[in-house]
Amino acid sequence: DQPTLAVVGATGAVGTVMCELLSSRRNVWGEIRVVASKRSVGRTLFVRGAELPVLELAPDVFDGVDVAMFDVPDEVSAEWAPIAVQHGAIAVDNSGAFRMDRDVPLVVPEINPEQVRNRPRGIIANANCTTLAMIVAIAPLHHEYGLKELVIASYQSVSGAGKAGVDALLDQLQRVAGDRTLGSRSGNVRQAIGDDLGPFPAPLALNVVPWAGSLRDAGWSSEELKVRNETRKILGLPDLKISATCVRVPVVTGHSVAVHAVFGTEVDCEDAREVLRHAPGVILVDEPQSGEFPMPIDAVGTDPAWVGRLRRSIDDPRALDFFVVGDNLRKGSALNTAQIAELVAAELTTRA
Ligand code: 2RA
Repeated sequence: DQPTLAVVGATGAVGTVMCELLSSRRNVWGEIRVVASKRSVGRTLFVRGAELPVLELAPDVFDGVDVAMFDVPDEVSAEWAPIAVQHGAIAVDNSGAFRMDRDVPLVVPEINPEQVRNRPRGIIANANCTTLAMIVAIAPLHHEYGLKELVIASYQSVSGAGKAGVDALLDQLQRVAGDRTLGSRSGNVRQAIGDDLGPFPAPLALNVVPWAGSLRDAGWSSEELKVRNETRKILGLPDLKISATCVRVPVVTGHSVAVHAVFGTEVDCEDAREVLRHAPGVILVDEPQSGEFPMPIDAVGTDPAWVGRLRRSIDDPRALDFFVVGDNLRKGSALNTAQIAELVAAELTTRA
């Protein structure tokens, strides 16, 4: 029998993409249940061509479920993933609640698929979207050259902050559209946009905001620390030096990352291109002379990490600089979760 799947948070920004993915990927699931908070009960969602009623999140919704995916805020996952496990499910969690737990593997199927079986708590974690945007490109280069240090800057889209983030940017763009005086004097974009900034600390329209997440020690943001800690865990490099600066930009979907990677040996650019051409989940688009480089407007709605602008550092023959773009709602969230869940489904089906 094919395993039963529950998608918790099915009506959110990531959950919506998850329902699309479940309808388009190879069907490995038996029954699928779509689960959300009480306010979504009464709605229906289309999955695999069938209209499914949204079920309220409650313990008995997990009865008979083999795999439960969670696309919900940290505090909801922290409470409900263990409940799903108590009811016999394996939880695949897309929140930050369990990622750094020693007893919870942090899995990227192109890099460390074997880790899915190493789950003493019955929970498997999915990485943050910014980590996922770059990690499938960095891992094969690490395996070839031995990574020593990463310095990255992210250019993160507003859908990383969910539907509220998308609504905030689209509303702001409407407010500034057509006003040709904006941006020439300090403060006038703020005035046009007003006080309602949605989930962001500053206007996003006609602006970039060097902030994502919440304030942590010594001025770092939670997002910057997530990138550092998760990259170390996924690559199995607990002492890797990483500095990240996370920035929000006025893009609806698609996180971009500028990467400076220092390796243990000298690198050759053509050789590195060849490594990336063969890397699973990576597409190289690197013809700057014809305007071909990775950008969110092209990466949105696609599965791979798009890599370009690959250069060897002028001052350090052991370092590469490149730009990578991924759809934060697909590989950055729903797709990686679906891939992990499919590994578990294959394991359960073989065992049955
Ligand atoms: C963001 N990384 O883009 C977060 C979402 N997980 O805000």
